[in-house]
Amino acid sequence: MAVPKKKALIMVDLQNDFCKGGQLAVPNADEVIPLANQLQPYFDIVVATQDWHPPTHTSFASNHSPYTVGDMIVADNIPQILWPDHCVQHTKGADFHPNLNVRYLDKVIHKGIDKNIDSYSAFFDNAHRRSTGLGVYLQNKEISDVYIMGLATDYCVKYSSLDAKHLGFNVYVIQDACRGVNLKLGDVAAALQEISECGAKLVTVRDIIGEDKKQVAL
Ligand code: VGL
Ligand code: ZN
Repeated sequence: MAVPKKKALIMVDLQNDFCKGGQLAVPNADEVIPLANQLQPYFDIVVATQDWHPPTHTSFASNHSPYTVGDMIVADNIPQILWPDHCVQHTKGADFHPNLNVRYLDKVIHKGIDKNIDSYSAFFDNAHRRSTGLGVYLQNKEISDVYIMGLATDYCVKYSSLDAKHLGFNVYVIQDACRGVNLKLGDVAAALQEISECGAKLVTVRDIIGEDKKQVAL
């Protein structure tokens, strides 16, 4: 008999600093918050990630003067794009968007906590040295299918999807529930192509919730 599928939703970095008025605002990011809330009741497990940097983090241009935002450096043998200070631990910018329903979260994963290395993926840092524990958490919950949405398509969504696939999960990226940075025009399109080439499937919110609208208490 077929083993029943268990599905997890991974909501990536739905935080103030990536939304309107934030330090690293992703265009139209706020649009995905209501979608995240609609999607949640369709999953066995709901996980949210938070980019969670110390103020001295290596991804901050402010820690690498005279380099500035958008410059590429090599730190500890790893290429690193420099960003504005963002998602500093315990600040308002690192909080979830105020409209995100956090009542039914099963797990919150903090990433980018080591000052010496960035972590775009929800599973591993950028050099794959340390795991966040998310893979083992999902395996222990017997999750077979991982659905990923959130911010930003061309960074954290992309690397989380590739890692989830490499860990052996069936991976679905909910395309219309993601928004990207597009530092270079075409980055988002290239990211979606890379995601699908690695064997993850691109789906839409409608594929999951259909015409049906589950009512959830906010
Ligand atoms: C992200 C840039 C820097 C993301 C995080 O969530 O995609 N992007 N830190
Ligand atoms: Zn970051």
